[in-house]
Amino acid sequence: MTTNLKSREDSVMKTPSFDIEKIREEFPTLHQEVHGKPLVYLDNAATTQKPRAVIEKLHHYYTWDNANIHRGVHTLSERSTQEYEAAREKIRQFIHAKKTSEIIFTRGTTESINLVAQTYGREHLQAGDEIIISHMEHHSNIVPWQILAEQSGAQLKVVPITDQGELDLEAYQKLFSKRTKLVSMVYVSNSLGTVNPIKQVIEFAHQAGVPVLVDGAQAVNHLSIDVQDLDADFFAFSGHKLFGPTGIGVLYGKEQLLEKMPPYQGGGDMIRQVSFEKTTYNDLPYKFEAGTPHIAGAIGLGAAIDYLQEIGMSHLATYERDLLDYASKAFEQLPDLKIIGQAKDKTSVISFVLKDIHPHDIGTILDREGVAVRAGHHCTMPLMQRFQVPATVRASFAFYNTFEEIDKLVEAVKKVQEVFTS
Ligand code: C6P
Repeated sequence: MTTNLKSREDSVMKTPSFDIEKIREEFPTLHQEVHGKPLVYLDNAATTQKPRAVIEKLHHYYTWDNANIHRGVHTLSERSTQEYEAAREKIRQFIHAKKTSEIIFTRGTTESINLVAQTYGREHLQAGDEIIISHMEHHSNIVPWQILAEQSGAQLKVVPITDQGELDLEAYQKLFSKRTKLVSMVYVSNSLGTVNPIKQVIEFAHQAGVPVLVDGAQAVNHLSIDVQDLDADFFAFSGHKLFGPTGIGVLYGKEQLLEKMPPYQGGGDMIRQVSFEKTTYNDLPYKFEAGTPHIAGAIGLGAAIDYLQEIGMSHLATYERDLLDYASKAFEQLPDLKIIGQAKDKTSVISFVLKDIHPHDIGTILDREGVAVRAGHHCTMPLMQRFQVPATVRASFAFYNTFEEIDKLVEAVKKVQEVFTS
């Protein structure tokens, strides 16, 4: 195993501009002990750690530039506005959107989806209309549609998934009817790691004249995103899963759709003219950004994107694929361990159950070994029901993880097995 580890890391380190030791140096959080053991952070699907570039950007912003945006004529406000809008442009480039007016800052994926449900959804859906989602959605891509369904009388249609954890594309196509008004689908499953054939999903929906919202929360940090190539109508993601701050996220929407949507919230910055008789709204994207936004968050997210682009998304993806292969092979050797989610196309996530040992007990023992994983339903209760498990243990890897850390995870899981069999 050790020889294997060395050769793998050697080959990765030969990749230009990908030096794992140098990368790890950029993430201060990784360099600490937990319960007297070096931290092995494998909960990246929940949130990612922040590189120094992001931390320093936030520090710099609050030290020098802090001011409200779009309002003041003074220098700090101008600097703050300029940085905030520069971040929007970085995001536009990162996801290959046509215009910055299509990039709306939100609190995160959850708010982005709720925004579409309560604006586009309330405007376009009526009693009897149908919304297609899948069985592997995060609660954030289920509950907003259920709320909309209650308000409008629309119904949810759910695409089944296979035992491997893949989308049943044939069943998806059969779900369409004349009443289908929207598809809202996860690109990468947070619980299984499955990468859905989202381009095909969108193509098929468009043939039926139906727009598609893509939940890209777990996709942006693993895959290169091109919203124009995907032809996504809406694309939602969170900054904190992309090595940026919490509390900031993005909704991308095609301009022609956003233009016709009513505002989500009312308040400052989203208006053009207000009187007691009539209020007119601001242009895109500000129409959807009521109130003082998370200015520092947006700027920090811009710094995260700069950092990622310096390394290169394709290098990250290759390395993470190697980590996943390595971990999957090691896990297959462990007796009584069942991996939930064996899709052919997966990101670096391994969800597993271990006989009848409760995932929370496993998570607690792993924590004692310094290994941070998530144990629970991962906000995908219907998916847990589909696989007839109450919960799973989920190890999710980022590009700053190492093969040696996977060895530590495997050793820690063996320890769990020892504890429960002795
Ligand atoms: N998943 C996880 O541990 P927010 O909370 O708005 O940043 O993201 C919500 C969300 C939406 N869709 C998917 C596919 C997600 O994975 C998440 C967040 C975390 O899996 C926290 S529950």
